Amino acid sequence: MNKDTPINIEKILANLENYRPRRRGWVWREAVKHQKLNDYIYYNTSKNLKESIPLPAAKYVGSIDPQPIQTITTEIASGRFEDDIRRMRMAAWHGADHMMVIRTAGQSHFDGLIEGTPQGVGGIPITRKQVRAQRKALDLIEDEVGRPINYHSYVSGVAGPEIAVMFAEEGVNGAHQDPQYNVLYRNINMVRSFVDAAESKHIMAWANMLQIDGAHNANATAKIAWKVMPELLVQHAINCAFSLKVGMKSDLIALSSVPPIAPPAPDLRINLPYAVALREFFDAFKIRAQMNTKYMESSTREATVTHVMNLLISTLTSADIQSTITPDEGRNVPWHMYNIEACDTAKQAFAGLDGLKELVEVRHEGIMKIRVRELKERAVLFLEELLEAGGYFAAVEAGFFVDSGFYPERNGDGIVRREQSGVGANTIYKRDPDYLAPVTAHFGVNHYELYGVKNPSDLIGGSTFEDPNKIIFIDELDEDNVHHRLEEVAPYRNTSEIIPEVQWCGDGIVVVDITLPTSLRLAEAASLEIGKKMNLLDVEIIHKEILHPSEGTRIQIKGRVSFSIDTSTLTLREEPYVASDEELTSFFKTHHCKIVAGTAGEDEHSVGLREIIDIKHGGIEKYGIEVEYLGTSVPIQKFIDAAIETKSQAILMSTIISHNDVHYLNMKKLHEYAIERGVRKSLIFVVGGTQVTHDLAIKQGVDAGFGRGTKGAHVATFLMKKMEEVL
Ligand code: Z97
Repeated sequence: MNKDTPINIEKILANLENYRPRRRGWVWREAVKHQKLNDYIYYNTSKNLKESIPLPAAKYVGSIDPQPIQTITTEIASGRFEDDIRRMRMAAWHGADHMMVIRTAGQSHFDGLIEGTPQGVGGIPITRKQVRAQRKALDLIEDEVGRPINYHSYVSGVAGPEIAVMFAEEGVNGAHQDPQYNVLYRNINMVRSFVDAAESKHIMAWANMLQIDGAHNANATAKIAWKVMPELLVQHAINCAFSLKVGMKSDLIALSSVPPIAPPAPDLRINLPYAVALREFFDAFKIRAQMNTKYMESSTREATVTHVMNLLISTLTSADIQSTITPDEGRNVPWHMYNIEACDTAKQAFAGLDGLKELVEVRHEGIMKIRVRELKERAVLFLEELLEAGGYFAAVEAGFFVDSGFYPERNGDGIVRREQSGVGANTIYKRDPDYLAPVTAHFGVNHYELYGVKNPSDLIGGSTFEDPNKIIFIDELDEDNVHHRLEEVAPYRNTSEIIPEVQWCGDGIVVVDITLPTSLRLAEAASLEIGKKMNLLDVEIIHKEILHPSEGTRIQIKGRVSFSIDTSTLTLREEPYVASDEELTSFFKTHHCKIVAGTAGEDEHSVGLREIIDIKHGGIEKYGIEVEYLGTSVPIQKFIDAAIETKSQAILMSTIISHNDVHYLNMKKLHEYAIERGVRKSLIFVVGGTQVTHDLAIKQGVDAGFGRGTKGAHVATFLMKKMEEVL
C-alpha cells in the first residue's frame, strides 16, 4: 500500500474466496521501558509506529508520537464494511490496534450464521465475506503502520458457536462472549446460552482469541448506573469462572469495565473505588476499560471530558485495553472524524499521564479503603444469596439482575427470565453414548479417542481449522451488496470528483456550527432555515447548547451538499517552505543577522510588525535575529541610512495603508534609493502588510512581500534562504 493512495477496495474483494488469514490469536503491544523520545523519557509506552499521525502539538516536540502501552480500541460500525475498512486505516494511523466491529442492529437477532447475506445496510449481521475482507485489509494496514492489529467482533445469539467457528477460521483476534448478555438482554434461553457459551469459549480458547465480557451492559441498562456496581462484580465473576472452566486462559479473559457514573456526579469518588475493587478482585485477568456512555448527550465536548476522566482511572488502575467510544455516539452512528478524535483523546491523555503512578499513589486507607471493601462485601453477599436462591438460573428467574436497588437493597424491577422460555428454549439434547463429531476444539464428551486419534478432526483429514480449503465461501446473493454500493458511488471513487463524507463514501454530509443571539427555540427554527438557505439538503439539528436564555444559543446542524467538486480543476497554492525552529535557531546562531524595522512613510500601524519581531509572539527575535526597531512612520530614506549605519543585513518594512497604492510606491522608493546609495546588492528587503502580495512586491524591486497570516518563522525562513544564497 502507498500512503498517498486510498486503499483499493476492489483489490481487497478480488479473489476473496482464496484469502487466508496470516495468523490466529490476540497480540499485545510491545512495551518499551524508559523510552526516550525527543527530550523526554516515557515510562509506559510501547514500540513506535512506522507510519502515524502525531497529535497536533507534537510539532513542538520533534513530531514524536508516543504510543501508550494499552491496546487502543476503536469501534467502527457504519453498516458498510467497505467504508469501515477505510476508517480502520485512518484509526490505525492514529494509534488504534484493536478494531471492533459491532453490527448496528443486534447480530444476535439472527438465529443462524448468514452467508450470502440478504440484509444490506444498517442492521447487517456478521458474514464471512465482510470478516474476510476486513481481516485482509487489516493485514495490509498492519504492514503499513508497522504494528499487529487485532480484529474483533461479537459472539452472541443462538448462532454463537457457528460465529465462533467462523471467527477462528477467519483469523478474528478477539470477541465479546458472555452468556449472561444473551440471557438478560436478548432473551435467549439461559440453558441454551450457557451450553452455547461453553462451545464458543472452547473454540475461542483454541484460537487464542481475547474475550471481553458483557457486564458493562448492566451499567448501561440500569435506571441509575452506579447502583449496579455490586452486580457488575458478580457478572464478571460468573463469566470469568465459567470461561476458566471451559478452558480459556486468564490472560486472554478481559473484563468489560465502565466507570459507572459521569460528571456532574462526583465521578472519581464513585468510579475510582469501583475500579480499584475490580482490579483487586480480578488481578489475574485483563481489564478492557470502556468509557461511560450512559450519560452521553450530543455535546462532543462533554463526552470528551468524561472520556478523559475515565482515562485517568484507567491509568491509575492499569487497564490493559482502552476502548475509545466516539464522542458523537449521543447524536450519530459514529462518524470517521469522531473515531479519530476518540483515538487521539486516548493517545493524548495517556501521553500526558505517563508515569502518573510514579508521582501519586491511590490511597489504601480512609474513604478509599472503606468504599472498596464495601463494594467487595456487597458483591460477595450478592453471590452468596445467588447460591442460596439455587444458583444463577434461579436468581435470574427471581429478578436478581439489573435491579435498581444498590444491593442488598432491591426494588423488584430486575430483568426476569424463565429457565423454560426465551429464544431456543428446550433445544438442548444430551449427547448419545456413542456421540462423535470429527471437529477440532469441540466442547464436551466426544468419543474420538476410541479411534486412536489425537484430534477428532484427524478422522476426516482435518476440519476447516486445519484445512481451510474445506471452508465454503459464499458471496453475497442479494441486490444490496458491496458491488452495487461501490458502483453507485463510482463517480467519487478513483476519479477526480470529490464530495464531503462523514461515514459512507458519497454521503455528502457536512456540519455547520451556528451561534445565534437569541433563545433556544428561535435559534432552532432559524438554524434550519439557515441550513436550507445554504442549499443543504435534509437539514437536521444535531446539537444545541444554551449560551444564555436570551443572549445566545449554539446550534450544530448537519445537511447534505448537492454538488461535488472536480479536483482536477483546482489550482493548488504553492506551499511555502517553513524551516523548523531548531533549524532557524541553529542557522542564526552561526550566521549573525541584524535588521532594521519600522512602518513606512506615514503609516502608524505597528501591531503586525511587532508580532513578526517580538519574541513573545513567536517573532524573529526568538531565532537570535537582532532587530533595530526604528518605530512608526519611518521616512523611506531613513530605512537605508539606518541599515548602513547599523551594518544590518536586512530591512523589514511594514506597510498597511494602501490607498493610491502608496504601499507599492514606497517599496519602489526603497529599492531605488538603495541603488542610489550603492547598497542594494548588500541588503535584503522584506516588506509586509495586510494588502501586500509577494508577486506585486517583487515587481517593485524588493526581495519578498508577506501578506495576511504571516508568522515570524516565514520571515526568518526567507532571511535564512537569502543569506545562504550569498554564502
Ligand atoms: C462494547 N460498546 O464495546 P449483538 N455480546 C456482548 C456484548 O456486550 C455485546 C454483544 C454481544 C460496547 C459494544 C454493547 N455490547 C456494544 C457481551 C454488545 C453484541 O450483536 O447486539 O447481538 O451482540 O462493549
